[in-house]
Amino acid sequence: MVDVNAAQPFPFTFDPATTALVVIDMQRDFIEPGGFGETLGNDVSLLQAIVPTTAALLALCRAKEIMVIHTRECHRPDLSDLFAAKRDRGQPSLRIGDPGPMGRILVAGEDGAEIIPELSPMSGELVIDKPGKGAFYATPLTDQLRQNGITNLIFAGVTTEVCVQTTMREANDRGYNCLLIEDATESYFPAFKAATLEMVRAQGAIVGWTALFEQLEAAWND
Ligand code: C5J
Repeated sequence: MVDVNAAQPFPFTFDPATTALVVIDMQRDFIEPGGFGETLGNDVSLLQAIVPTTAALLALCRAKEIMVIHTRECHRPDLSDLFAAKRDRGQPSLRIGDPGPMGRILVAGEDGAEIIPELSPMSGELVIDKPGKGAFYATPLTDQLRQNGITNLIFAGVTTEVCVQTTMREANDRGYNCLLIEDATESYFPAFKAATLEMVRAQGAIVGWTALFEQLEAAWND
């Protein structure tokens, strides 16, 4: 067992044999300059800052040989899995499916939908394409976790308050113990990230735990 004693709001204990890492939506369109995120007016350098820590987290989990899962928010090329309510929300200059700087926005197979090269999935790692913000909705994730006997999830990725938090809440409701790595997740809005970390661990870890990468690493190597 690994005891992350520095986790908040109290120690997080997990058995690596029943634990998976879930890296949420580290895709070119959200993170790279010139992608969809930047066309929406966001400062993508905020998200780029977590790439080295996320790479170190991936390396640690690979070295410890736990299950690694990557997700991508994207839709089928015919957009049959895209609700009008998602496509038409707001007044963005580009909508999902439109041609963008890195191919069609959030469409599977397009350059922008790919995971950034620094965090590329390795052979044997599960890649889940998800049409929603949460990774459990309309995906095979539940079955995959069950088949692999997973009961604990370590989370990283973007954005903290949208796809990461939604997936953590879905996981929490399905009975998983969830640990969010604070310096391996980020938002375009620092206040939203800070609020999400607080929300997750409030009321006795109502959604889950948080810890810094070095706290997880130190506990695991202890
Ligand atoms: C994610 C989004 N991945 N913010 N998507 O958080 O729309």
